[in-house]
Amino acid sequence: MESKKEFFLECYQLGIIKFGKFTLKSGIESPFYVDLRPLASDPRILKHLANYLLEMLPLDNFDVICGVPYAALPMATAMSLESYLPLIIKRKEAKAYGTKKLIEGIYTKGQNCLLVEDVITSGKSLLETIPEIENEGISVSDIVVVLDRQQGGKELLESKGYRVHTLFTISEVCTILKDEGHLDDEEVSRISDFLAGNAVKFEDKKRLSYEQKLEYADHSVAKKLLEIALQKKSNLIVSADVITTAELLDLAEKVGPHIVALKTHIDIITDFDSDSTILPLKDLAAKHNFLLMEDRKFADIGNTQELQFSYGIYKISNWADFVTAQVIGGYDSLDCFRNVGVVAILGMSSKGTLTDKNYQEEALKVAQSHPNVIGGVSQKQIPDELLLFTPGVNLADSGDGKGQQYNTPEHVFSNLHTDFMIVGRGIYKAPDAEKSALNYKIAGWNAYETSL
Ligand code: 5BU
Repeated sequence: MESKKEFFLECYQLGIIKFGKFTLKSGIESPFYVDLRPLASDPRILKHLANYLLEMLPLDNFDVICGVPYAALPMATAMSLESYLPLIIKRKEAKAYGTKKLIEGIYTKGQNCLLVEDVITSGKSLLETIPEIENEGISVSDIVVVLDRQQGGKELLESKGYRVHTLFTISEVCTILKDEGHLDDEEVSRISDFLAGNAVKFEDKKRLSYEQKLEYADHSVAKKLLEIALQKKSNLIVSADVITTAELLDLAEKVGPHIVALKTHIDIITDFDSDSTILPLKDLAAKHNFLLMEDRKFADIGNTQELQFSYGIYKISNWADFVTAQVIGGYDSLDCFRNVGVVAILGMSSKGTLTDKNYQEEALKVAQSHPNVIGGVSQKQIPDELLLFTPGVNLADSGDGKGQQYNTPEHVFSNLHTDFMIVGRGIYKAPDAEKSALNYKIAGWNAYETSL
């Protein structure tokens, strides 16, 4: 199994913790929100989770295992399958008819039960559940919890004589997320304040609307993108990672009406020819009103980039409206991209990327100061004056088995304040690319409106 930290980061990609401002059932405002139910939808993660939880426990102590409904039910089931501890099921309410049993499954009085819970907060709900199990003559000595929100629950249960084993604590999780650049210092200190029992102040940092961004924008390409977004009610960029001209043009025709830009990796087109690939592509861009984004990710000294940009067979400067570039070559290396917009690569979506916090901060300084730069690619929020482009968006998958990590439109628009989401395989691999583009366009626009 991978390290506990790597495992947590995989879980995090499923959207189990959100940061922002959330009103809890109690009316209290919390700087984070936890929902572990998505873990059950990834069989590999669920199986690993079961093993991590089992590793912490004195398994010989238990005769049966039971999950607190509902979130912990699949977890307890997975643990049962991995350990051969028989599962019993606790109902939320007793059946209104028949046996009126609260506990289902095979058990005998006097057995000891391992109780599984997803999240422990104050511990009150566990203190309601435990007597219901104990009333059936089953004892509970140990409780295993995936995430401790550190709001007194563990201590409360321990004071009543139960042993509580927790896999992650919220502080541990915050440290991991901070190290990985997902949380900034301000968010971490707000969470610590909250955990210390202090009322937390949220300065409502709202995202800017496309109209507001238009007022800020001074680069013509940034303005054009924002205007198209407003006209088409779309923030979708389709990544056309197909390998023939015919597929590229076919995709552009189908998704054209729904997108603000088509993103190409032009060097993967096997039969590239300026006249038969680029001319019709430009016609489609004009017909459907979208821009062309060449995801070249330049990463060299200025002179070489200048040659790569304008020469060779692709002559990117002749047709691309905007390009992606690393900023690793420094400020001056971006001077060559005249007449196009540059999207600077600040942080990547792939697992294990080396774009750590320090790199992102330095890359951002270059991006913010260079006049050719219209925005950045990142998996975290960036300053309002730049447009944020976020790849790694997929409604159906959480990864591709090759390191790609996916988020939902809701996550990228609400949490990252993304301006444009980039979707590749979610669309061009769909049985009906046009329909899928329309679905993503609607999901992206709804997510944007909700995030305002
Ligand atoms: P996908 O099929 O939706 O996974 O395609 C994503 C596209 O975005 C693909 O062309 C990548 O090269 C590109 N990409 C990315 O996925 N992650 C990044 O951090 C950057 C680019 Br930068």
